[in-house]
Amino acid sequence: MEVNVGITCYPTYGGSGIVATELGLELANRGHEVHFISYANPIRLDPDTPRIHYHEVEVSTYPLFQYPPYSLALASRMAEVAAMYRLDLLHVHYAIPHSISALLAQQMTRRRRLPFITTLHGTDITLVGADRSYFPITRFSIEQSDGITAISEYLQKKTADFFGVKKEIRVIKNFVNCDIYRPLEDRPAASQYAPRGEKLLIHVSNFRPVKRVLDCIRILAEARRQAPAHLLMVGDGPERGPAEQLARELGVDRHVSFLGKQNHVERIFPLAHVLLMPSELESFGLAALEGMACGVPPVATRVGGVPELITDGEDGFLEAPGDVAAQARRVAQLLLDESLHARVSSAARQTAETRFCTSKIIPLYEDYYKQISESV
Ligand code: GMT
Repeated sequence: MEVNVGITCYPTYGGSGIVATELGLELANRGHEVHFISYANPIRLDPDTPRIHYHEVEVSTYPLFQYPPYSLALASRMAEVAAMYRLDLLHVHYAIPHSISALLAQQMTRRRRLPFITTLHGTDITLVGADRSYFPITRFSIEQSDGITAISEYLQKKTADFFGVKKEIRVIKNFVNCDIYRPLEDRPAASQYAPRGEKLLIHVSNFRPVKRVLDCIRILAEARRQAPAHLLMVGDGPERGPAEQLARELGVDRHVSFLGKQNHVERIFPLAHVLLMPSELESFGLAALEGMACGVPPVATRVGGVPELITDGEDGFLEAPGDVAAQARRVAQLLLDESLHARVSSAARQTAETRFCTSKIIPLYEDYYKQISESV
């Protein structure tokens, strides 16, 4: 069954927007019509792709509005697009505020009931949703959703426990396109980032405090005592300035490149030897999965849903958050021991291919769409 789906996400850099965009592209590839409804074109989306449509939400402002009411403008646009293109369902990524907008759009839609699915990504539950001012409406919007998915078992359980949600929360894990994200035949010995052949470490995130970005700099400084290494910091956000400052203080600023936001991380990942993900919390850890698909062993933290992705000692390493010394030791081991690196790199790629590749995960969304459409 081909569906006509409206997808809403944050169009900026961030895991939930990336998952939503990649899902839309994969669905369009499989013959479904996909309508993105958001305030900007999602970063990884080429709107010229066949069967992909983009509908901008315009939020007009007025002196009276200290906070322009985006959720309402979004709900209006969702209802409009649903009516005009006869959408079968809405699928929103990140509960706040998309889920409430979808609920309003559903109520505004006069023809048969327009079902909506909410996919929970992590901070919408663990940080923002837990905030006192958002807690009741987040719980309400989740309960009102016709379908709910979570990107890990950890997040499923957390949502059920924390919000007391009794409805089924279907776990559909994040995925990666293993044809696009893949290792290089030969990782070059030197590159523009490491002309003297230093091995490259990589960190990719939105540089928020939850990512413990400063730990990346500390890990580099520590690991460099044992092996020459250069760190690529991809992304941007509030912790970038402090990270640049710390690199100067620790005397490693020449050994770190801050690349900012990048549109084609699949071209950068395969150059790296080790991926750093020292997060305080991750409900899944999409950046680690993308790196693993490119054969880059992750050194990450044992938090949230990360152990559902990385098996410690097999396809990566897990240490306690904040334990810089332990993470740096793992990095140095991977840089110095070529056979260990080769084993973990190939296991990482294998994990991505066998458990998280699009061909395994996208059909789970298609089945769920069918189930939810038929249930209303
Ligand atoms: O933390 C981020 O990178 C942003 C955030 C988001 O919603 O954009 O990421 C969450 O969703 C990603 C995609 O499903 C997950 O891979 C991340 O683990 C999750 N972040 C946290 O739980 C902190």
